[in-house]
Amino acid sequence: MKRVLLVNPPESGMGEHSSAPAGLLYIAGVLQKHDIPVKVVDGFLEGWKGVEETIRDYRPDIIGITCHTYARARALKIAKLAKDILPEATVVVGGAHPTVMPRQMLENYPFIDIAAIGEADYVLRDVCENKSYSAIPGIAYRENGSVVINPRRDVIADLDTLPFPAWNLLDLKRYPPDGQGVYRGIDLAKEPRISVVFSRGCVGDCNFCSNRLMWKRWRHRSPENMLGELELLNKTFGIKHIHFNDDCFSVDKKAAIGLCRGIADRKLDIVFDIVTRTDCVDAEILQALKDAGCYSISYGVETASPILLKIMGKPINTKKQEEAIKLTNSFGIRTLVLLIAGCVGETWETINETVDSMDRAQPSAVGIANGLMIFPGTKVYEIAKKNGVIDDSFWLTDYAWKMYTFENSPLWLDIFSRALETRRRLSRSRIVNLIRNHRFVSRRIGRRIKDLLMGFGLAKQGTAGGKYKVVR
Ligand code: B12
Ligand code: SF4
Repeated sequence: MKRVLLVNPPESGMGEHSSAPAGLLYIAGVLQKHDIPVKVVDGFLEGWKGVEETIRDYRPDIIGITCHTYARARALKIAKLAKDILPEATVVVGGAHPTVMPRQMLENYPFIDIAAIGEADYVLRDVCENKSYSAIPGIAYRENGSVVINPRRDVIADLDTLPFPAWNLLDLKRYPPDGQGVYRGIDLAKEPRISVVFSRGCVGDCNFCSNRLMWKRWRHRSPENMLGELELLNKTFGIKHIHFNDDCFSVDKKAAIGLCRGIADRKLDIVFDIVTRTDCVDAEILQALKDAGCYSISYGVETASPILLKIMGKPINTKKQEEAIKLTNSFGIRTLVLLIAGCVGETWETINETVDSMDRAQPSAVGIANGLMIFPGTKVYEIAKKNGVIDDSFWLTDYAWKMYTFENSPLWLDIFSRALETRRRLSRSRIVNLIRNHRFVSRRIGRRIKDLLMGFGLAKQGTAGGKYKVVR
């Protein structure tokens, strides 16, 4: 029987914040159900040394590695290491990056055997069952020196058919809490926070996001099925702090309320936070969330400029956004509003619109992405390519991502993000903005010089830039 090792690369989270790798645990759940021996090593917990030692000790036949675009250099390093240690093993990468760039990966990295495309819970089971590669949907591989890309798998329409993620394979208590305060007697700063998935996909199609490429369409599990997993996490593994990894938790109002009522009815000793869109909440859902123990909702607002929302492909009404935030606050649920400083078409005026909107809505906290990241496969990527800002060869470098700086320079993006952070309106005069923010600007220039040196290989690349900075 083939043995599988699944690897989450080290440094794939944001410093101290990472969750147990749900995607890998789903895959492991499927393998366990088919009695295929499987182990998961999370580089976030074990570091580079731990990952290498596990490869050497476990000596798997198949090594599966998660590879998102920003973490691809780390995934490639592990793929190469695995092939060097075990030349006979099959090395498989999956996740957002191979989903979009399978050909480039296979053409350039001989140590990768298979790139899994999209929702890939069953791919490794098929490989372990020795199916011919040509008969496995949703993979790309090499045949006689050329890359073959098979048709995609159908989406998993009924998510209840999936086994639960293999939570037994990781020590869940080692994951960081990533929270603040005590809620319903649960210390959010102490209890490990574990991420679960109620739905896959999103109803939106924002032009900077790769959601549709991965998940195609929004689907949810039945409340009963989700409750079974929550009960397992709570009662068997002692987990009390839950994060729903869904991109848009509450699209189906009935299902969301059903799940919340189930949590309350079963008296699960958990508290949780969710991510959703402002057009997917109302008083009834918020009441149910509150009753079930939801302490925070993150809203991907991005901008409060109606023109930019239209450009970004997010046709949400700004007034509705503000109402949803205020309504959430009124239920005593914290609101974390995620903003992007530097959307396509951003100007000092659109930043001021967002500053004004945040002043009216008064979220508990804002998380600001300092610049719009360009990810392959998105519409923003096509715009950037057309303008000569980027081309496919960028993804062969070690840079984690590229910012959309076609319209606004990195320095200007810094000033935009500073304005959102401090909720201070910008002046129409650039000089005035520079003078007002001179200390901040000089610090940022220092960082930009480091970025430049990095470009010449004279400084080490960090994960700086683009990360959400949360301001309470
Ligand atoms: C949780 C999460 C995080 C967490 C933790 C990640 C972790 N280490 O676990 C945190 C908060 C740290 C994070 C940070 C970021 N994230 Co994030 N994150 C997510 C999120 C919301 C959920 C991941 C998840 O659990 N999904 C559910 C599971 C079931 O899906 P999955 O992991 O993708 O796995 C499936 C497939 O991908 C595939 N698969 C995955 N791995 C493998 C391996 C093998 C061998 C195979 C066969 C298949 C396979 O099969 C799985 C089952 O179908 C996703 C969005 C999403 N809904 O997926 C974004 C997402 C992965 N993140 C994204 C981004 C952009 C970021 C940030 C850059 C955001 C930012 N503005 O800062 C940062 C980067 C952090 C850094 N390193 O510096 C993008 C990646 C886009 C891309 N092209 O790579 C995503 C896709 C969101 C999006 N739609 O844009 N993130
Ligand atoms: S709402 Fe969020 S997850 Fe959905 S498409 Fe837009 S950015 Fe992506």
